[in-house]
Amino acid sequence: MKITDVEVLVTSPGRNFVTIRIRTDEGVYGIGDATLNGRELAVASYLRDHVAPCLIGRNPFQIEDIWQYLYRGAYWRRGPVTMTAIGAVDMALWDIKGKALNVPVYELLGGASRNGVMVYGHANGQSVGEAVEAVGRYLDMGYKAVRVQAGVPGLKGTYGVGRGELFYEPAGEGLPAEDAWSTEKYLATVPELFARVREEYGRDVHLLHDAHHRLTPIEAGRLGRELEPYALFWLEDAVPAEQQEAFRIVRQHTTTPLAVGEIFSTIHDATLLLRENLIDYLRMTVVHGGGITHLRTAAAYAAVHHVRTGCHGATDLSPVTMAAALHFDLSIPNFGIQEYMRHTAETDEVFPHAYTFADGYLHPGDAPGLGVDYRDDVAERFPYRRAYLPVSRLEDGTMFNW
Ligand code: CS2
Ligand code: MG
Repeated sequence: MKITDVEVLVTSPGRNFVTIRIRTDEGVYGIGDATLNGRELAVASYLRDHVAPCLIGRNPFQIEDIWQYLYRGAYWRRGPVTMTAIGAVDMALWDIKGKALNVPVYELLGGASRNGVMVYGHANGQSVGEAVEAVGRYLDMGYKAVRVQAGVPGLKGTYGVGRGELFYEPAGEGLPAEDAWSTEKYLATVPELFARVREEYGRDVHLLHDAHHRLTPIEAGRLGRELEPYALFWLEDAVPAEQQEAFRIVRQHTTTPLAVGEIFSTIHDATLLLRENLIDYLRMTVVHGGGITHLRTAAAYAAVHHVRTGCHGATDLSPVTMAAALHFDLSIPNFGIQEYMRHTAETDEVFPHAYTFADGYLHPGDAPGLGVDYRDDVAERFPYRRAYLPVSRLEDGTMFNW
């Protein structure tokens, strides 16, 4: 079997998605997600202008060799654009292999290690009260785990409180929106939020929270300690993680489980965090973490250090990523949880898929390959529109972390 054509497809059914489609001389094709929120065209060009010519004529079954060729052969290793491009190719090659062998990809990854993939949804509200009510709606839908985010009194907008009930899209057209931030006001709100949720719904539901890179290590230690009475499943992205050793301080101050890694692009972003047991969940996923091939490396390294996976699964990752992540989640031994922000109806129409939700779990289905497709006739109705993630400034105007 030989690769004969590589298409890079950009569509915007409510938000921008970039998809690679790799065709072969035997008629089998595979697709991969190449979406990088706010920098979509950078990845599209990386694939179209630099990667695609190198793939023509190759045997798509040589997934590992092609991964190594694209990683080592780029010379300029790592980073979100490079690894998202490699991740997209990798997903498409696993899709081709599964289709050609007529098996779902998880069967190529060692088979199912569990019956289903536990997911978490996103309850949020402008006020603590609204967020508490939103948790109830997720429990009514059967979720076993719910992330809870609330607006911060005195701040115009804050991360995680968004448009739409089951999905969350932070990017907007035009130049980046500017949010204001106050750590003091935020830290004054979060413990009360979780006290109210536990008081309302008890201890059985898994509760998660995303601090979204906003705290210093000692602030994260303080928040983690204040949340200990509410037994969170995890506190996510408490501290920007470029300096992995900063998590030593957080770990010294709290037993609240820590999750990090959705913006990591290779295992090298996490080795110290894992080696020193500084986190409990690794958030890397297939689209930004180098595909199924590299994510298996990361998961294996994490497993040795008692760390479980918690793949990123936001609305701005396409259903192709969700499908590929579910095959990965179903098979690895140290699965933790899968984020499940749903997509809009238009997005689901562009990307028909086999995965299904029931009683708080997702399953990838047993269609050959990844079990997801791309409908050109629908996609062409939604042309690309430049959009950016917001930026964040402190109340005095200082540039901060969104
Ligand atoms: C968030 C994401 O899902 C999460 O945990 O951190 O919503 C993130 O903000 C977006 O994926 C950024 O595009
Ligand atoms: Mg996050």
